[in-house]
Amino acid sequence: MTVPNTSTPRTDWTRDEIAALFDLPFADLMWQAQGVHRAYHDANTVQLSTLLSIKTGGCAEDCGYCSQSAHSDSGLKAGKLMDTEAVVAAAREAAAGGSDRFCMGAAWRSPKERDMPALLDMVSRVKALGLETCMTLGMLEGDQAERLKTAGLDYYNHNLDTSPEYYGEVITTRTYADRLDTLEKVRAAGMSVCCGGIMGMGETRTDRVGFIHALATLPAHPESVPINALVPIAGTVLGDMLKDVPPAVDDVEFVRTVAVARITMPGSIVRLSAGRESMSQSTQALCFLAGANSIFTGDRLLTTGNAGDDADGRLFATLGLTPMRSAEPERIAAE
Ligand code: SAM
Ligand code: DTB
Ligand code: SF4
Repeated sequence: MTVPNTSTPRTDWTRDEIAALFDLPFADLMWQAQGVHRAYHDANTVQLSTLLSIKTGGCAEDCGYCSQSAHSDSGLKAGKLMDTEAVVAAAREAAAGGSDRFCMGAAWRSPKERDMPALLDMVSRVKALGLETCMTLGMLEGDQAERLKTAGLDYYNHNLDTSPEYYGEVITTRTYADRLDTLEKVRAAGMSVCCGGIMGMGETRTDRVGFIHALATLPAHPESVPINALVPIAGTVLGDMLKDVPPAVDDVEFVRTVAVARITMPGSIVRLSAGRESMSQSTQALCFLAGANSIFTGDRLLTTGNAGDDADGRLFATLGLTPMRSAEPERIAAE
């Protein structure tokens, strides 16, 4: 039985404090992370989300990791916004497979007004299936956040990706401040925030400290914090730059990042996101021990592969993990 913890998580972390956590001996860091994890969450349940790319490729932004950027040479063709019926069918399948959150991603700088009616319709129809709804559509402008919220959107995913200092090495077409502005709009509209980043883009430990600091000092912690390991994709700036060099972030450093996210944002759901397909069971197990408690299910992310239900079934059985019910964090907090 999880002991309820009602203390308000700190949002005044300093970079020195975060760096000191990263510097702890591994066993001490893991011990602390497990303690925090067990005070706020059931340590044996994992939240299940499913992703669908509802509009793929041809994106105007130049994110150096992304196959969907029109600036990349990934060979991905630009598609149109999916038909609502097909989106709802995929959501129904995700629900039948045991997922409880459906995340719809679009390769846009920001949604166009002409697409809003279809997006709002998708949100309300997916919500009607009993799923939590999430979208990631780029920057939100004007009253788009309020309209999505009114249609039933529970979460909006918008990542800071890395530290403010390293950000300009990865993306030049929109700023860190632009991203913070969208996060503010999502909050103001009353939606839950899903915000995290990518490890292994050539950033330093100091950048990982700066990245966690940026998240953990937001006015309120994101409810979901996706920690992605870079999936190197041929034709993208980072995929090509890093293909012949040893991994920029080793497994232990990745696990450390998850643990520091857990300690600094104790009430958040930390998602072990992209990169699981090439991660060993043991590294994933360490991530769960470090406080990760969410994954993407199924065999596709947006444009790349994911571990898949068979592998995840074996992983959960081996580790004695069970799916989290969506109301779990609130239920624990209220007990
Ligand atoms: N276009 C929207 C946006 O960027 O806000 C939504 C989709 S975008 C693909 C969502 C996030 O996926 C990115 O912010 C990034 O953190 C992550 N991502 C994209 N490509 C990735 C890759 N190759 N490896 C790991 N994470 C990736
Ligand atoms: C997030 O942080 N990771 C997800 C989700 N938010 C939208 C996306 C991962 C994409 C991995 C690369 C691909 O499949 O294109
Ligand atoms: Fe576009 Fe999002 Fe890919 Fe950046 S991460 S290029 S905004 S789809």
